[in-house]
Amino acid sequence: MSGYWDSHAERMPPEELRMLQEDRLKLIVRYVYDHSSFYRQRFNEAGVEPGDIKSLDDVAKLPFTRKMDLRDTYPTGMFSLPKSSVVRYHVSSGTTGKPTVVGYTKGDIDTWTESLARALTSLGLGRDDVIQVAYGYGLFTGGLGLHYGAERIGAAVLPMSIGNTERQIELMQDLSTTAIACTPSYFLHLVEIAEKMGISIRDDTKLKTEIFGAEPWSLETRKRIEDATGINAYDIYGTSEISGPLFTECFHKNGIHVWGDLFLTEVLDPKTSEPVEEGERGELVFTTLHKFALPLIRYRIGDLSILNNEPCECGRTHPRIMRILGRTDDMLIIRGINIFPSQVESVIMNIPEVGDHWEIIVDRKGPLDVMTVNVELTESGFSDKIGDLNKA
Ligand code: DLL
Repeated sequence: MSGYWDSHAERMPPEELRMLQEDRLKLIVRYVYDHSSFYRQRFNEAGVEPGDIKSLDDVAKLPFTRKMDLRDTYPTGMFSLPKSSVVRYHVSSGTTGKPTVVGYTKGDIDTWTESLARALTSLGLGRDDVIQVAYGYGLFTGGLGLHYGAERIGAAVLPMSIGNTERQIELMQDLSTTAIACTPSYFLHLVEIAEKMGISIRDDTKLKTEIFGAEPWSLETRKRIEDATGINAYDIYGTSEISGPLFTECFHKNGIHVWGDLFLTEVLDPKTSEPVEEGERGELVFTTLHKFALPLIRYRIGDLSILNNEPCECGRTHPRIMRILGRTDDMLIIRGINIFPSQVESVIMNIPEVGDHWEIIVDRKGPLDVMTVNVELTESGFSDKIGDLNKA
């Protein structure tokens, strides 16, 4: 049984949590209205003012935001603070080649880190652990996010990033890694390489915890990995827009704890935008309650899940979301990278030899997803010259 990182915050009585959310909602709405011309315009268009938000239910009066808004205001048009207050940017791919930029104050990084410190502690991790972070470092939020969270709880971090798999396995053994954070598909690949090296993850390493996310994975995959390795695999969720990886399941593996003092979660019918009944599947919509460089109001993530407001057996009182059940759009996630078909289209349509018809085929070769793009060639794309064919 694991302890708590912030016992008071994590086990706050539901009524107290609701009051805190209400206070923070009013403050953040006033804050974005005063600091961001983007939000002021949106609120004006919707005919809503900060003073109209008197209770949590009033959140429904606020307009939605979407990934498209971040793209349309590229790079920092949705920010509420100037560059001088920002200490870090992360960047992820957008739908038509334009990336989306997210930014953090020093305090925002601290809030993100605290969220992960709570989450990692809920998995039973602490200062005796060696956490191998095999999410990508750099513009992607996975590597640095986990890194800061793991350091905060006093664990030793092995900042591997993704790839270099044989070296990952050697160091895992030499430095007695006890937990690994990576995409589930990368872990399956790592197990295969280990087998080729004659190493059993179960018998020849000290690994006891896996922190898998950044892409969808099923309960069946969890069972398969846990049976094969004898190691506990936990789900971790987040998106770059709301900071990065933020929330995990706890020891009980019964839903992902979304810290309610930091985020307000709604689950809405994607078509009507009305709340679904508790226990029904719908689109996740987050309002950041304690994030100041780029606060998001009613941000429609595009992920489908189910909300559970019942306190968990572990004693934590915050809402839980069930594992991600799909998307409302056509976004594909290939090896942890988000890809929109429209993004592929905008690249290939710039190639004159490519005709109007094309298709994306996503297949699984061994443990890893492989994406193939087949295109139709125009007449000008055909040639009988060896030099031209080699160029292609
Ligand atoms: O993938 C942040 C992250 C890093 C999460 C490391 C977990 C671990 P983005 O690149 O913005 O951020 O992609 C976010 O990935 O909207 C989901 O569709 C998907 N996703 C992330 N975690 C999970 C998960 C990071 N546990 C998008 N299960 C999200 C299913 C996930 N889908």
